[in-house]
Amino acid sequence: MENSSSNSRRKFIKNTAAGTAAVTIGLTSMASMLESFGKAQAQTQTSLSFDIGFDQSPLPYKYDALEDIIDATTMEIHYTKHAAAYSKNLKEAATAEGIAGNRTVESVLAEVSKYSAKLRNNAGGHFNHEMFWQCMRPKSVNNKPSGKLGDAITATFGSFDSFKKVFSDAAKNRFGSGWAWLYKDANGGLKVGSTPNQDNPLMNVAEFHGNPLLGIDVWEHAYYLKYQNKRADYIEGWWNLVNWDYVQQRFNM
Ligand code: MN3
Repeated sequence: MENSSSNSRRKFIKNTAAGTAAVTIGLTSMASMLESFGKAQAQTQTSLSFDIGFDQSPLPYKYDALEDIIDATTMEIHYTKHAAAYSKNLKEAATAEGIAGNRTVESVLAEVSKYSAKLRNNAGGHFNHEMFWQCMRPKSVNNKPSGKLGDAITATFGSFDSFKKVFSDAAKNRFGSGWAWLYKDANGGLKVGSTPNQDNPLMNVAEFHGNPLLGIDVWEHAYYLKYQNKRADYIEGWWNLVNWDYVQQRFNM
């Protein structure tokens, strides 16, 4: 009896305190709380794969998962040596140039003209590879986009095959080292382009700007062990690896 009564009293005190708190914070604070909640939710959603920090994420599959299109040795060297170096050098340059370690790489790329060539090359290299791993998955036959992305590609390029040709040509014709991209421009239009070195369409210094949806690495280190000088064969095989679900998610952003 006494327990039950003191339970009730505690409940009453708790409820009253909550009621008072709700009244005290008022409508403005409630609005800002709701806004923060919304932001926190958006953050949680995007940080799964889209907001990229300065550290390397674990590779989403094993080194041999993309055989026989990309061999395990190439994947291991690419991830543990080349990509690891971009992350390490990005952190070094960021520290030297006063960039906070909790920034997203995307936010740094948007104002990359303010920083050194070392920062530009390694922030680009880090972002590009983090995205590149996500753009691939074990091979599947008849691999193509569906849904709204598939429709948008058909509407823009005429057909999936014509899109593949435009993108493959951009990748083949990149002189030296670089990347080819499918990206969404400021008006929401789908475009294909190629950037040299480790540049990408998020950089304020790039020749074209937008949100990259799909990218292919055409540096020789990405394919030389298996394909040697035959970049076109690497590109042709690579289409079987494209993770269209990931590309679709970026398209929805
Ligand atoms: Mn690479």
